Amino acid sequence: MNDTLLDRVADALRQAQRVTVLTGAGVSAASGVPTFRGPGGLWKSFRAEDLATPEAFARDPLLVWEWYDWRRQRLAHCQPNRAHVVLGSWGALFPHYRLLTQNVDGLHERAGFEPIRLHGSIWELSCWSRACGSGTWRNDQVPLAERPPRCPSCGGLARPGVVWFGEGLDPHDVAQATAATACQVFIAAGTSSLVYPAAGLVHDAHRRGAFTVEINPDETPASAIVDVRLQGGAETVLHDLDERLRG
Ligand code: BJW
Ligand code: ZN
Repeated sequence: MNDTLLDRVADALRQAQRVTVLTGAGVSAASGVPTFRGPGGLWKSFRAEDLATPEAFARDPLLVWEWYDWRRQRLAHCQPNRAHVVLGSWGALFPHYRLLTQNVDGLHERAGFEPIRLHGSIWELSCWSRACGSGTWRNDQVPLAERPPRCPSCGGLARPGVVWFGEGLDPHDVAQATAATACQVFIAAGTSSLVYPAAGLVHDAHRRGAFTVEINPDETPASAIVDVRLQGGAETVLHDLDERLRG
């Protein structure tokens, strides 16, 4: 890791009041959670369009639920890593701190900080029927007692409380995330920066004058526009950055 780059980011953070971090699957990689894309990614063995769309669920709810149940079982054995811990602790360090996540795994929450969840939670369920109005409910059972699970209100099919391709994000979350791009430092950590609208946030922050940083071992479409690229695993880079900030 380049010490000069780390120092530049630490300097920017020391002067900042408004800090926003956007996380993606790479932040949970060191916890043993598979990423979506790239080597060993979830979508090397499954096609996204077969599993993470409303059309896929309508076609074969049991197949989709088998995939989610399998992921939930894996996640139940995963612990937050140093990246989650550092990002959680920053809530006490910066007066205006926002943590936005695309992750549905619940590891930020388990590290003690409530992020804005742009893609929902794998630990929540909702009714597949739009007419039902049951809202979302929590379900921590692993494995699921009943597959596919049912809605407690109407007895119909329940679905995972996540945002699939082609579905709109919660407008309230999007508004909060967009407002959080009006910051002094914006960090995109562990995301391929391919999936919109989340991938647009670093661009918004850049346009609005934030000092932008990417933490990722690999290049992404965001690499070209950020002020600093910290190349490496989020669990190591964030730990090193945090030590400099506090040291
Ligand atoms: C490490 C590391 C380590 C490894 N440390 N790093 C504009 C342009 C083009 C397309 C679109 C557009 N706007 C919308 C679209 C369509 C679509 C989209 O973006 N498609 C693109 C793929 C082309 N977007 C949507 O459909 C969104 N909906 C929408 O826009 O609706 C509009 C609408 C409005 C009103 C009504 C109706 C519709 C919804 C997107 C939902 C995404 N859902 C998923 C699944 C969630 C549920 C589940 O988990 O099953 O979310 S897809 C999947 O990708 C998941 C993730 O959150 C998301 C992002 O992935 P992420 O986190 O970036 O992970 P990876 O695996 O891609 O990358 C990991 C990175 O980590 C890599 O870079 C590694 O190098 C790195 N890494 N180890 C740090 N140790
Ligand atoms: Zn229902």
